[in-house]
Amino acid sequence: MAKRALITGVTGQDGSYLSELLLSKGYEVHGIVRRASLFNTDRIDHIYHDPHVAGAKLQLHYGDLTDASALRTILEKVEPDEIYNLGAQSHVKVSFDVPEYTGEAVGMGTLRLLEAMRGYIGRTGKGVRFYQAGSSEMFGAAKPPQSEATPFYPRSPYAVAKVAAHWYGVNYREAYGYFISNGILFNHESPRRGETFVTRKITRAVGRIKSGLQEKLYLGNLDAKRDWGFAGDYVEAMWLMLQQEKPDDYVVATGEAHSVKEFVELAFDYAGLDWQKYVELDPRYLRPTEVDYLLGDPSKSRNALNWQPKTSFKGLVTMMVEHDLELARGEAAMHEAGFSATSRGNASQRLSG
Ligand code: NAP
Ligand code: G4F
Repeated sequence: MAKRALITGVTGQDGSYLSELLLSKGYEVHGIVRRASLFNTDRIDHIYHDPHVAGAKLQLHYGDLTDASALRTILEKVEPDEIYNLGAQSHVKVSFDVPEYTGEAVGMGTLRLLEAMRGYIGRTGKGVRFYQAGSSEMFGAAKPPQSEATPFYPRSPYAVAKVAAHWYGVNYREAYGYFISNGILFNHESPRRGETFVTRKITRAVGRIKSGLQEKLYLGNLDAKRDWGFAGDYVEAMWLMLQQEKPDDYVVATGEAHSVKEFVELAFDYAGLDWQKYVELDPRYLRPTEVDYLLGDPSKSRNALNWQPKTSFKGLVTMMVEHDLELARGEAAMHEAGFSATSRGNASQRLSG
């Protein structure tokens, strides 16, 4: 029998890479999708097959982390062996605008899912393994390098909610003996990254400036440092955590940090552009409380999970810029053919993220 995985946040960056990984390992994958007025499955459309065709291995279910009864119903229907809780309002700056909703989806949402799992295990006695998508944002103002032993010091409503979710996981593990592992993942990016996160905002702008579709890139704090890796590498660590003998908590990172400015320089350089001509500061992208310096110590995941990142910082920037240069060339061609090229392309600058 193929193993069955249930993924919340399947339509997100990580959900899409994790689905690909699990399908390649022979899993039957079930994803929870929010109802939206437009299709929101772009990132997984290439692996989704018509459910009317026999043997479809990726199945989608409507649900939401704010809806406990839907979560219970989905668990009863899917009967998963593994649950990956990736669903979240995952934007740190936006969490200052919608703190209550962020707490509902990220903190309480995790609790709802754990309660649904408790009900399911209580009724069936089945063993279910649970992965919680924790974040290096939980370390916030703690001094780098940060490891599993570093105390949390969250600096945003998002980070506070992730700390709550982390501790719900630890508590359910200790109270009920469940297999629950918390990943503490540092920033991971890809060509599928949402366009209001800084890396993708930069690489989209590079592509569009190069193609003559955009003039300026407005950014906030260029001095913040992040430990950036490739999302495709990081989902492997999630899976490995659930294949261990015992549940535990793991930092997943590259062990190397760079500033936003370094990312900007490298991305513009790659396209043969002088960043100083295009980048301007817009204070609306600054955060009420910033996280200045995140640098992970991945020793534990390297030793216990035998996990290592395969993509370098330069490799990541190159991958993203190449993708977005190509995307912008397509937009420019559409523009020349008379279609609007700006309707989506510069969305990241219209929003406050
Ligand atoms: P993402 O691209 O923003 O995807 C978030 C996913 O969550 C989307 O599928 C989204 O659905 C879904 N979602 C949002 N609100 C929901 C709700 N109320 N109920 C159910 N689903 C909901 O995020 P990501 O980068 O893939 O990150 C995956 C997880 O890892 C998140 O929990 C994030 O906080 C965490 N994390 C990310 C990083 C990173 O650097 N990427 C680092 C550490 C931790 P829609 O598509 O409909 O919006
Ligand atoms: O790309 P960011 O928005 O990512 P942030 O805040 O580090 O959060 C991401 O990584 C976390 C893991 O550490 C995840 F948990 C979380 O879900 C998310 O995926 O911002 C990175 C840095 C910040 O210091 C920010 O102030 O870039 C700085 N920045 C400068 N200008 C900007 C901008 N960030 C954004 N989004 N937009 C700007 O214009």
